[in-house]
Amino acid sequence: MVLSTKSLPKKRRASNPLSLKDIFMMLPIVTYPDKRLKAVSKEVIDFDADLHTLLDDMYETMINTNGIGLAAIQVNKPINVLIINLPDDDEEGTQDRANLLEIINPIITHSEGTTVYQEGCLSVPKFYEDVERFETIGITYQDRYGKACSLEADGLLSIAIQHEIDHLLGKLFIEKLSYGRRKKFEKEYKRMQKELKAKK
Ligand code: QAP
Ligand code: CO
Repeated sequence: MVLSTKSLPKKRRASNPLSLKDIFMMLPIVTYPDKRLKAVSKEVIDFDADLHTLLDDMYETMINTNGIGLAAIQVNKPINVLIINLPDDDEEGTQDRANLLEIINPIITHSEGTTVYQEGCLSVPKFYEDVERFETIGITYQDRYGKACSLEADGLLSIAIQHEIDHLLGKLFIEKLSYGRRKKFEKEYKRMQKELKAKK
């Protein structure tokens, strides 16, 4: 018998005799204009093994697609879960897993100032545009064990958290563009999708 990835069991965690618990699954990313991105995500109640598996698979998926942030709804799980792993400040800009933030059921408690940053999104591939956000925010949230946490963020972290919380509300960064820039985006994005289809 030939062992291919196809023959691997879909649920590979609990009571798996082959001990495949270290194999993560790449999850398909839902991309615009898929309507599933518009759903409002639901609160997480159970901080169980399924949640931990999802978080681990989201991390694998994000890293392998060169992402720095990902919301569960982007992998077709409309629950209030997001992860962020910013690159290090040094020249290499490597992503250290020790800096991974797993944020569940976040609530913005306060916000201040405004800032503009050229954002992108794994669900809107190959498109980047300036977006205005709060400069600093405070949030409360829960970690993967359900423990209550809070943090203050500014800079890129603040922007990333706001971008991902928008996903939980069914919002994409392109919805924050001016009418003119949004039109330009729709035209460019459609053209790109046509080209991708022609290649297939
Ligand atoms: C959200 O975005 C974000 O188009 C995370 O081809 C945005 O990880 C956080 C990506 C701005 C902070 C500032 C996008 C990868 C990744 C693409 C991402 C692409 C490949 C986007
Ligand atoms: Co995004």
